[in-house]
Amino acid sequence: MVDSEGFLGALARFGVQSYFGVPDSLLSSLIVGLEARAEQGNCLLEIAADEGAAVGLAIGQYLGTRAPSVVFMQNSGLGNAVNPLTSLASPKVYGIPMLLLVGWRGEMTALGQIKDEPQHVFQGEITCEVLDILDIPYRVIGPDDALGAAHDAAEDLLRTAMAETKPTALVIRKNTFSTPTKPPQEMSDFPLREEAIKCALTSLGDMPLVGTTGKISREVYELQQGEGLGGPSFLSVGGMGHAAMIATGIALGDPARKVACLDGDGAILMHTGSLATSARQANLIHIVFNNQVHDSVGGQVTAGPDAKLTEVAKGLGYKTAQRITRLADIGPALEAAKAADHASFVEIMVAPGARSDLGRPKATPAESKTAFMAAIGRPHD
Ligand SMILES: Cc1ncc(C[n+]2csc(CCOP(=O)(O)OP(=O)(O)O)c2C)c(N)n1
Repeated sequence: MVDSEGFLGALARFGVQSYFGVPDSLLSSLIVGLEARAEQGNCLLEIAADEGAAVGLAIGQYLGTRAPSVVFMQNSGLGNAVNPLTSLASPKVYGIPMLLLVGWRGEMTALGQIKDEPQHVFQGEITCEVLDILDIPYRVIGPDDALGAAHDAAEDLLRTAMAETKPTALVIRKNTFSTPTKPPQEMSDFPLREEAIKCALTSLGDMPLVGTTGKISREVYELQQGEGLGGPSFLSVGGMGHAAMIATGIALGDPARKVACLDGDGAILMHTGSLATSARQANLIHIVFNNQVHDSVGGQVTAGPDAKLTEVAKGLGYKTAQRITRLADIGPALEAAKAADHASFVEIMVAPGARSDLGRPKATPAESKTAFMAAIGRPHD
């Protein structure tokens, strides 16, 4: 196992002063360390809205300081990063050095792929091949590596990045870094998210719904299983930030039926521009459970914890956008949204945190897709 503090110390000695990225659970102890260092003024840390944005920040930082930045992400975020990596940072375009730290979900070992959630299976399989195709030199580190090996790999990769003016990557296996000791969470006056979701599902009745990536969908699943709440649901296990467009696509197919999207604040920030499209969909109810953090991967703040999401939604075209801070207000707000003849945006402020025994859908994604399509009257076969 690699000591995350020692590793961050080594990166600092190699001249890295700025860190940009989207959090991942495999990298959470590094991010906790970075938050502390940034607070003391010892490095620059920006949680980006998406992984491509993080690459953009690293490009700008290099242009402005001649120093390489570290860009951290889960391997699922590589897709978001591919465009600025290929069209800007590549040595065939501008040639910008940076070191990517990529958390390898669904990692491949000599014995095959480790067991992981279905959304990580394909991405885990192709992660190293994607880096090969992108011509990004990389090294893999894991829990069997000592701190020295991790230092050496990072030093080599940073040297190559600078010498060849290109991105390089350190691919990080599960349990590589010591577990984070997170400072205790501040008490929140907002309701628990699971209770807020319960109120929302009660009010939405049998309306079809799309859930966002992470614990929101897992809580929807638990409430459906345990209490029989909620209508047909498509709980998008991956593709963070796209739930609203999936819900809008469904709503487009049957304008007479209302469709709900249960979104997260981090997910909305990842692809905010999509709200300009969903706002036009009269039969859409867009609900965001805003806890101001990336709860599902360790509770790191989002790119915009204080963003005024209702103002953003209104600015992008939603006729009504309401912010709610109490459970009692959820039912009335959703009743109004159900009666409205236009798209509605409802932001529900919730406390960070979730139960530790939260379940996950037992069906495969393909089975869930078939069940959802049959339940909304569009049998798959
Ligand atoms: C493109 C991409 N980047 C990162 C992740 C890892 N990830 C899964 S859930 C999540 C946090 C989602 O935050 P938010 O939408 O605010 O919901 P919360 O977890 O707080 O309920 C992240 C970063 C991912 N699945 N996909």
